[in-house]
Amino acid sequence: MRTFTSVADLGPLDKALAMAAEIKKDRYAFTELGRNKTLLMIFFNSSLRTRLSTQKAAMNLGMNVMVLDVNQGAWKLETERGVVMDGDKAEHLLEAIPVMASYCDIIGVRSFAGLVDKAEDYEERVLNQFIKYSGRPVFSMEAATCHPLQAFADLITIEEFKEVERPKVVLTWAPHPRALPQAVPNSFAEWMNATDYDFVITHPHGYELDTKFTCSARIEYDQNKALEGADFVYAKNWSAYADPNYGKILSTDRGWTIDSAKMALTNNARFMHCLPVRRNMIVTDDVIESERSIVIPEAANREISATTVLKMMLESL
Ligand code: AN0
Ligand code: CP
Repeated sequence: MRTFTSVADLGPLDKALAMAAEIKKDRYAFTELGRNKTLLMIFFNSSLRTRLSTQKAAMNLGMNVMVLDVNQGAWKLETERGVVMDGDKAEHLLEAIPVMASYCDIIGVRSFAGLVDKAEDYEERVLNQFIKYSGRPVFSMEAATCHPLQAFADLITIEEFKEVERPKVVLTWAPHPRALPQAVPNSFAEWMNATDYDFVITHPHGYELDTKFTCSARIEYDQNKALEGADFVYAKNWSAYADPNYGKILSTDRGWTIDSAKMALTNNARFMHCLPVRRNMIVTDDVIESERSIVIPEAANREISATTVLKMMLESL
C-alpha cells in the first residue's frame, strides 16, 4: 500500500479486519518488519491520540520514529506555488518535502482543512503534494477531507462490540462552539458505506456532507427518529459543507446534545466519539461516563488501525 487516505486503499475490507484482529492478539508479531525503517510524522495541527497511537504502532513494528511539529520549532512553510515569499513563511513545502523524505521511509501527515477555501480543502492540496513529491508511501493522519485511521479504528470497534450481525449505526451531528472540519464524518460515512450495516446520518438542515462520502446513506433530519433502535450512536460536530456556508457554524442548538433521554430512544446503544470531545456540548457527562460508552476502547483501537496500516505500507517498500 503506497497511500492511505480511503477505505479502498486497504483492499478487501474483511482481510484488513482479520489482519487487525490478528495484530490485536499479538501486536508485536511483526516486530522485525520495520527494522531500520523510519517513520516521519508531520503535524500541521494539534493531536493527542494520532500522535501517540501512530508512534506506538510504529514501535510495535520495530520502526524508528521522528515527529515534526511544523508550528513549533520548524520554519513556517508556504504551501502555495507561485507566491512571492516576502511574508513570515521562510521555506516552501516544495523543498521541505523532498528534504524530509530523504530522512525517512514512510510519511504520515496531519493537515486540517482551512475551512475558508472549499476547493483548496477538497483537492487535498497539502496531502497531495506529499504524495506527489516525496516518493514515499504517505498516509493521512487527518487531512482536509478525511481521517481514515480514525474510521478504521471505529470499524474495528464496532466489529468488536456489535451484538447483531447488521447493527444500526447512527452518525449524529452535535453542537460545538468552534467550526470543525468534515474529515471525521466524511471518513466515517465512507467506511460505514463499505459495510452492510444499517447506516443513518442525522443533522440539522444545512449540514449535508459531500455525497462523494455519504453516497446512498439514509439522511434523517429528525434526530429522535434517527436514534430509534440504534445499536451504535456516533456523535460528531462538523461545520457546513454546502455552499454558500462552507466552513460556517449554522447551529449551536443544544437540543442536539446526546443525553440520557436521547440514548433511551435507542436499542441500548453504545456511545462513540473520536475524541477530543467537549462534554455537555456534544455529549453529557452521564452518557460519556456510562457503561454503554466505548470511547476509550475506540481510542485504544487507534493503535491497532495504525499498526495494520503501517504493516501494509512496510510490505510495499
Ligand atoms: C478535530 C476535528 O473535528 O476534525 C480533530 C478530531 C479528531 N477536532 C477538533 O479540532 C476539536
Ligand atoms: N481522534 C483523534 O484523531 O484525536 P487527536 O486529534 O488527539 O489525534
